Amino acid sequence: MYTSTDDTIVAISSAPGGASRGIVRMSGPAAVAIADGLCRLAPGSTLACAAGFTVHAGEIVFSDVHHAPVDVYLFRAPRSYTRQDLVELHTIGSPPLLDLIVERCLAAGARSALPGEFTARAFLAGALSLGEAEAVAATIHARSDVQLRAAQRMRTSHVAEDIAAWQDELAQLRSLVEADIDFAEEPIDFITPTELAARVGTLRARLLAILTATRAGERIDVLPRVLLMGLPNAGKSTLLNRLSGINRAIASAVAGTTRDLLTAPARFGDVEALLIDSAGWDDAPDELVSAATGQSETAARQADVVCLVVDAASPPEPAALAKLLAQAAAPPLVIANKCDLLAAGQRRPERLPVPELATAEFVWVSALTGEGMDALSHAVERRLASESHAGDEVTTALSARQRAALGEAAEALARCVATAEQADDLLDIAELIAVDLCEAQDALAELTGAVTTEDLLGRIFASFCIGK
Ligand SMILES: Nc1nc2c(ncn2[C@@H]2O[C@H](COP(=O)(O)OP(=O)(O)OP(=O)(O)O)[C@@H](O)[C@H]2O)c(=O)[nH]1
Ligand SMILES: [Mg+2]
Repeated sequence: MYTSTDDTIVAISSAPGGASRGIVRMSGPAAVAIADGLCRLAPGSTLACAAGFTVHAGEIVFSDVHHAPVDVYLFRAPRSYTRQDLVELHTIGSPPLLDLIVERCLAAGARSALPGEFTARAFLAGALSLGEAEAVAATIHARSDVQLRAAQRMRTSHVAEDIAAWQDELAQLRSLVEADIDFAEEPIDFITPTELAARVGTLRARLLAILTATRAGERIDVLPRVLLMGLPNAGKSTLLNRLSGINRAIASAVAGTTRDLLTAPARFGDVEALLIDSAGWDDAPDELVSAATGQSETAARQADVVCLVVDAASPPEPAALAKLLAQAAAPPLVIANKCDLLAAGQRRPERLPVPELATAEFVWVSALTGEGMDALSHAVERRLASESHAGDEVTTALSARQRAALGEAAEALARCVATAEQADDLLDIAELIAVDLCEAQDALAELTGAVTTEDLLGRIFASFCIGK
């Protein structure tokens, strides 16, 4: 569905909703003529006669009495994003006005662009690799600086060069194995099973190394997770509601109100995260309670930041606190809640007599009154930022699709190694090895986009928004 590029596509490419500026984008052979038909520029000037990389002020004329100011940005093929003639109409960002412009373009012969179709055209014209196109999608979907940086790493990664080298090695190995089949009668060994197993094994190790190094890349699509854990009644649900600004969780004085993990999006400074409320920890021998506690424990292992919420007005027993602390992998951020019930002088870590907490970071808040929320927000933001710094060591970020293709290639190579290690004579296994090497080659080709199927393009570009 993305492969036809000989028609002209149009879409609103600015963000939805009202704004001072809105953009309608058109790409294809008729883009310039359609824009000329729609816009009145300075007397005597038309887009048809204009060079690329120019801006033309004028008006979009809807009728004798209705017009709107416009700046027309003209990019001529092949020096444009899509490598086709591309026109952007920058006007007032009024949604009905932009809809009307699109309608006029459609009436003049353009077609509505599919999601991501502009970038798909850039890819099909060779202006972007598939990985770069995916990085564009990741940039569009980025909801925080962390995600934006990861998307940037994805755009500028050098993995493509590594893959080209691996493909050469695979092609070489395959030709050696196939030569063995072709010259079966000759007493020549092009490569021994041992040598083959070693070379394929080295290649597989490099693939796996990239997979490990890019693990953080997966998080591009995922919001960081901030978990609120603690004893029943500490105020976790009240905090979730306050921090997210929505009444997501039932909060009540009844201990054990929350049973399931509840989530709500929340912003901590510049970072958007998924805030998770969990059931209050309890070691009662009750099936329901232990299921809820099990869920909280899993969430604690998976969270990027763990916050231990304690009722500072009625400090928990040291033994219970110690058990809670044992669940968090890293020292949690301690949220001493209900500080509205304390005098200022009582807001001290000594109120929570647990040695493990002596060095913990404390924030004193009241989920009820909102006191201390800014300090809490900053503390969580700092932790999220240091979490993302760990990811900075990762040189490359890959999309889930690319990682799956790498995984497939690594699996095919593992089969090769296993087969080769069991054979004395290459000829006995050559056919099998050739099939696996071929599979690894196909997986790598799909990874770079050298081999694309309509289905693959559909999956990637459908994740874009229309107009991009
Ligand atoms: N005074 C005061 N009361 C609070 C504060 N935060 C929560 N509460 C009250 O404490 C009680 C328990 O609050 P929840 O938010 O339900 O506590 P929870 O930790 O979610 O409890 P479970 O779901 O049972 O684990 C409710 O009555 C809240 O109104 C606070 O900052 N100050
Ligand atoms: Mg609760």
